[in-house]
Amino acid sequence: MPERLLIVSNRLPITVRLEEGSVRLINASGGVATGLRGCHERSNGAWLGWPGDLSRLTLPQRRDLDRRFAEQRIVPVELSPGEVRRYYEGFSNGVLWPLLHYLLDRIPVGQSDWETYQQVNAKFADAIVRAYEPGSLIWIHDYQLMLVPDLVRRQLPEARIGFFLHIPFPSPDVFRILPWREHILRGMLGADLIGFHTFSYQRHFADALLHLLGLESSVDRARLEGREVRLGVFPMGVDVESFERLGSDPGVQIDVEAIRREAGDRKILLGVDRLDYTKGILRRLLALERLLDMEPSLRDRIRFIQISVPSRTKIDVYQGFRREVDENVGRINGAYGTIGSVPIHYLYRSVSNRRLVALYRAADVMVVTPVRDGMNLVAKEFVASRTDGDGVLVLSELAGAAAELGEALLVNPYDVNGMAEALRRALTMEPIERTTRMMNLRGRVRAQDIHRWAARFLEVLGECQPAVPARAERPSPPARIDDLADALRRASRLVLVLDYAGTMIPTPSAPGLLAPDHDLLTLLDRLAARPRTQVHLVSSRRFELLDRWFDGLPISLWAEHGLWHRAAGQTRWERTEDVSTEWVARIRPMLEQYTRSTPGSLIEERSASIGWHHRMADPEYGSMQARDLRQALGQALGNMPVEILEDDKSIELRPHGVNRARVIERILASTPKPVTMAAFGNDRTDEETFEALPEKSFAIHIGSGASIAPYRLADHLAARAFLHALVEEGEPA
Ligand code: GDG
Repeated sequence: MPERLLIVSNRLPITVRLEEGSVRLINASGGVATGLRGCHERSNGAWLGWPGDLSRLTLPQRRDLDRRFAEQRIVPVELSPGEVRRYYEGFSNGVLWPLLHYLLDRIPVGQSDWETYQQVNAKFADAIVRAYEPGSLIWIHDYQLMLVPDLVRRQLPEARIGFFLHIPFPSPDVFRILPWREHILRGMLGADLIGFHTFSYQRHFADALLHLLGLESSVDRARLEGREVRLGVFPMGVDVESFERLGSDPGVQIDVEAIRREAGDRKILLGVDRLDYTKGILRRLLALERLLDMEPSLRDRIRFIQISVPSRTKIDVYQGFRREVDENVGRINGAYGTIGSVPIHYLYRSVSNRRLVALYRAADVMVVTPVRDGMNLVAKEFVASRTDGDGVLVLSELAGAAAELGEALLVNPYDVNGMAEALRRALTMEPIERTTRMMNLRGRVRAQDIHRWAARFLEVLGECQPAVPARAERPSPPARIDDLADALRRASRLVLVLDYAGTMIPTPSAPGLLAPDHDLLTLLDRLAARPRTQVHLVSSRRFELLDRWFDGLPISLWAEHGLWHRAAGQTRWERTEDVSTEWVARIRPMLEQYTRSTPGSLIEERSASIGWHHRMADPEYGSMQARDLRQALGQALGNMPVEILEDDKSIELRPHGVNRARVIERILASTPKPVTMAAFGNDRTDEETFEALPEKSFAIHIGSGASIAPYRLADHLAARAFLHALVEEGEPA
C-alpha cells in the first residue's frame, strides 16, 4: 500500500444525513465505495469528491461536518446547484453516459454543458493539487472526471496518476461523434495508467488514439510528449467475503424462506438494477411476456421480482423511461395475472444489503440483461452469495462481466425471443448442470474479488515511472536557450539553416499544403536584413512551390533536400547534382497501384525523387499498406542508386548523392570564415544537417522525438519566437 493515496471520485463514499438536527455520515454501499474504502483506510491519504447538497446545514452543523470529514480524511469538492445540473446531469449523464453505452438517441439534441464539465473538472484538479504531497499516488475514477488527469499533470508534471473507467469505452466510430473527443482523449492521457474492465474497451481506446489523435500505441502502452502512458485491463470484482458471509447468515436465511414461502410453488426470477435505460429492463420484461405467451404451462408458475432503484431522477430521459417501464409492467400483469397473483413483482426503491442477499439466495434465476454495461456487479454479487452452489445466471453478452462469466447462460439483450428461450432453459435446467455451472462461476468470482482489483491497479500504478519526459526529449530550459541566443547574437557572421515543414510551420496534413503565413514571411525578411546574417531555407518540396511561396525574399532556398538551389537575391534555380532518374519510371506503377488500393494516399513526384504519403488514409490501413509497399520497394529497387526514407506517414525515394549534408558543405564552401552556423530541424533528414555542421555550430531540434541536437524548442511557434527575439534584440552592445 502506498504511503499516501488520493482517491478521486465524483461522489464521496458517504452520504451526509441530517437526523434530529445533528449530522450523520452514512457509508455508501456501492461497489466502488466498498472496494476502495479499505485502501483509503490503510493509506494515509485522502478521498476527494462531491458530498451532495450541504446548503441546508447551519453554521455549527457545517463545522461539525468539517471536523468529521477531516477525521476521515475526506476532502469535499462542493458544487453549486447549477454545476450539478450542467456537469453531472447535463454533460456526464446526459451526453457521456448514453454515448459511451452506444445509445446515441438518448443524447438530447442541441444541449451542451461542455463548458461546465470543463470547469468542474478543473475544480477537482485544483483540489487534488492542494491535497498532493510529493510521492502521493492519485487514482481518479470514471467518466465524470475524464479531463482531470491532464489538468493535474499540467500542474504536477511528476505526479503518478491513475485513471479507471467504470463504463464501456465504445468503438471509435461511436466515440468520434462527440464534438470534444480530442479533449477527452487528451484529458485521459494525462494519466500514467488508464484502466478498463475488459480488453475490448482497452482496444477501442487504443483505436481511438490512433484514429482521432493519430497516436500509435502498442498493446498496452502509448507514448506522447516523451512520456509513457500504460493501458491495462482490470476487471472489477465484488466483496466476495461479505456476500458469502451474508449468504450463509441464519438471519438472512429466514428472509429467504419467507420470500420462497410467499412465492408458493412458483419459480423465482430476479432482476436488480438502477432504473437506467442501459440495464435492459424493458426488453427483459418483453422476454418474460414472450415466455408466458409461448409457454402457457408457465403462467402462474413463475414470479419475476424486479427491484428498480431510483436513479438520476431529475433527468428527463430517465423520467420518460420510468413511465415506459411502469406501463409495461402494468400491461403484462394485466394480461397474465390472476385474481391471486401477478407475474411481475415490481419494486421502485432500494433494499437493504441483507434483503438484497436474501433475494439473491431465494432466486432460481438471476436475470442480468443490460443492453450495455461496463462490468455489472449484480451478476457477480449473485454468484458470490450462492454458497449453496445453486441458481442460474442469465447474463447479457454486452455486459463486461460476460468476458469472465462464460458459464452463465449468455444472451443477446436485443433478441427478445432468444432471451425468452434462455429464460425457459434456465427454469428447466437439470440440477447437475446448474450446480456445475455455478461451481465454475464461483471459482472465477472468488479469484477476482474487489480487493484484488484495487491492489492490482495500485501495484501497476506504483510501478509506473514518474511521468517525467525523458530529459533529452524535453525543451531546453530557458536559461540554456538564452545562452544560445547570446552566442548567436555575438557571432561575427551568422548562417541560419532552417528546415521548412514541421520546423517553421506545423507538419502539414498533405504534401503541398501549408503555404507560409504572413508572420513567417516577415520573420524571414527581417532575419535576412539582419547585419552579417545569411538565411537558408531547406525543404523536401519541389522548387516551383518554394519559388512561388518565397518569391522576392532575399533568402537562399534549397529544394528537394538540396538538389535545387536558388541563391539569395537571384531568380534562377540551379541543379546541384547530376543524378539518374530513370528508376522513377520503373517504380511509379507500383506506387500507383498502392495509391489506388489505399484511399486517401497520394504520390508526390519531384524532379528526381518520388514519394508516397498516407497521412490522410485510414491510419491502421495506411500503416499496413506502407509496410507492404516498403518491402516490395526493397525488392524492386535491388541495388539501384536510390535511398528509401521512411517516416510514420510517408515513404520517400531519393537518389544517392542528394542529402542535406551536401547543403551544409556547399554553404560552407561559399561563405568566408569565421562563421557561426545554427540549424533548426524536426525530422530525420534534419539529422543529416546536424551531423554535417562544423565545430562550434548549433543544432536545434524542434518538438519531441529523438535527435542528436543539443538544443530543443517545443514547436514551430517556439522556433519562430526565438528567431523573432534574435532580430528584435539585435546585437549585444
Ligand atoms: C457502474 C457501471 C460497473 C443496486 N440496487 C441495490 C443495490 N445495488 C447495488 C448493487 C451493485 C451496485 O448497486 C450496482 O452496480 P452495477 O455494476 O450493477 O452498476 P452501476 O451502478 O451502473 O455501476 C457498471 C460499476 O460501475 C463498477 O465499475 O460494474 O458497469 O455502470 O453493487 O448491489 N444495493 C443495495 N440495495 C439495492 O436496492 N443495497
